[in-house]
Amino acid sequence: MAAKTKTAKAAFERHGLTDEQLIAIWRTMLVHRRLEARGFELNRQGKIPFASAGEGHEAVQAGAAMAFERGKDILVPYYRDLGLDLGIGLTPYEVLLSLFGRAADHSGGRQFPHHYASKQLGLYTISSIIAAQTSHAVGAAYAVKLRKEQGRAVLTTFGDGATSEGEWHEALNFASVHKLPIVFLCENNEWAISTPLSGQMGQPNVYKRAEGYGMPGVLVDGFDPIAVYGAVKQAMDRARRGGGPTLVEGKCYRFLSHTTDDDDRTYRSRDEVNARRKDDPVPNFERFLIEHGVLTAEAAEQMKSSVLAEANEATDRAEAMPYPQPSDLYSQVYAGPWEPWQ
Ligand SMILES: Cc1ncc(C[n+]2csc(CCOP(=O)(O)OP(=O)(O)O)c2C)c(N)n1
Ligand SMILES: [Mg+2]
Repeated sequence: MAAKTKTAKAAFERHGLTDEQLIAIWRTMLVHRRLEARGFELNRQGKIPFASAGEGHEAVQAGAAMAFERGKDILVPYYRDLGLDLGIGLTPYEVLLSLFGRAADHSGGRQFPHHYASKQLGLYTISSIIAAQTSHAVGAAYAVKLRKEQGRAVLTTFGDGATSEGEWHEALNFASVHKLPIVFLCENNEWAISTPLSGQMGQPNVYKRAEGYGMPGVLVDGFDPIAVYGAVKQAMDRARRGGGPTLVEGKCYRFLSHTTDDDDRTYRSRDEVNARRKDDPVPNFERFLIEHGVLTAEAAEQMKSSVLAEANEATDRAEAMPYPQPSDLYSQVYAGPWEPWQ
């Protein structure tokens, strides 16, 4: 019998994604996880004041980012969306500049960490006010429609907790009434800091609320980046064609504390968190790609090393950059050289 020289590629639903795109999704997930860990390390070393924690959100974000058309679409994310930001083109160096609060950061080192914005990438600045970004996103989508910009859509994201805000409901209603080119993506991680889903809503399936607004509601496994891509791509294509808004819910989980300022041991057991680790999308997607012949084990190891090297280089480079000068305090805030005491 002839020896098997090549592993036959197993068939799976890939929603048109090429091998290169699948590997790019996995790389985004790796960079996301590495940089979140780096944020915690730097915080515990006393080098940065704050970092957020997206572990468990890698798949929902990297999958959604692949459905975003660079140079055309608009992303209005929330604070936990580092993976989405990376997936549409933000670099690790830009992330580290934000964490270190250095002058070369997009905001001049004056924004809260992880509050990225890039006109070039179509990335709107993040609002710290829960659900406020959904109104901003709807405004952007309204502008796209008024200007008759063809083939362009807005993607906005939020957590489960955000859906309890009145502003969230207003945003969905307005989008539906005006049939706006927008996709609402809920990253349902079952917690809003220390408030569990059961303390937040009587209907734990956020996607079901879509019916009340007259738009499609789609449920997707937020640990499966390919499924997320499929759902978000379909919704974005619909929006780009003028078909109106969609609400997509990706169910995932937050494995770490809310941020470096939080200690989740005060409100949930280690048993609960550890039991959910079996769903960890980063090792699971690696295994999936290897099993299906998309990636070799050697290539996976090489990629992990290159991601670590990139993160280390970005950390060293950003740390060596200067802080903003106190004399710059009022620059880039008001038009012209306005000084408040004059
Ligand atoms: C209007 C408003 N209320 C409260 C807060 C404080 N806060 C910050 S994050 C957060 C939890 C949000 O949870 P969720 O929307 O589920 O997103 P997650 O952090 O779980 O990704 C709260 C209550 C805030 N920033 N804005
Ligand atoms: Mg949440």
